[in-house]
Amino acid sequence: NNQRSGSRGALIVLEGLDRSGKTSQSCRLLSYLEGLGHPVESWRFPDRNTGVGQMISAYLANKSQLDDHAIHLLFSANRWEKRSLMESKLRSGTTLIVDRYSFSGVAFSSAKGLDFEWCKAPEMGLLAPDLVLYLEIPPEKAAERGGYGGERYEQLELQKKVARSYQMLYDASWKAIDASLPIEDVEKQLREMVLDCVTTCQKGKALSNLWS
Ligand code: Z5A
Repeated sequence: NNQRSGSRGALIVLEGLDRSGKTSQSCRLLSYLEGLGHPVESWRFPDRNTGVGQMISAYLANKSQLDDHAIHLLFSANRWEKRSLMESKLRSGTTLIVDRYSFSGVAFSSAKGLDFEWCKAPEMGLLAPDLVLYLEIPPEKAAERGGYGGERYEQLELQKKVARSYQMLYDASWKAIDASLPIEDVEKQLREMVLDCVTTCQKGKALSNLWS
């Protein structure tokens, strides 16, 4: 039992373009880890349930207009308002599978033209993921899936720029998976990586902060 042994949960983030399969894979990973008896929750950003989250949701649905910098800071605030809960869950042994995080924040805002370093600044001090899983898919291929729903960023040209921004964020600690493979094949690869990460965290890997 994780709680009794005092080991912590893992912070695992899924990133990728729209329609890369993040939501499908987080559900699958959740069931997988639950089935193995690990305490686990799935989270997603934006968290549209908070007051800030509702402002973000209205913006994405084109129901409100906001300056690009202002919406960037709201996305960041939406993560900051969950930081302490996130930390206490991890410390009490719960693994979190998180669908989008700070990397989405930087990738989308910088794709819109905001300065890359400016975009990173408000994310500094949030918890650093133990593992970033990048679901890699050509933007054209992602666009063929399930039809874009009409939210603000669901346009091919922007998604291409977002893919380039993700490349700038990519570092040695990330793991890229070919997300154009069948859903079960992607899942199989993710399972192995996730389990490995959960074990490393149980063994005492320290929590750290992002970009600081
Ligand atoms: N955003 C931001 O600007 N700043 C931030 O800080 C954050 C986000 C956190 C809303 O995010 C927007 O907010 C997002 C980025 C921006 N804009 N865009 N684009 P969201 O999380 O609410 O929306 P999303 O990430 O775009 O979710 P999504 O559309 O649900 O995509 P997904 O989760 O990656 O994919 P999916 O739902 O699992 O799968 C999509 C379809 O493909 C579905 O029909 C599946 O059955 C199918 N699928 C999945 N995997 C496969 C495989 N392997 N083969 C074939 N078909 C598949």
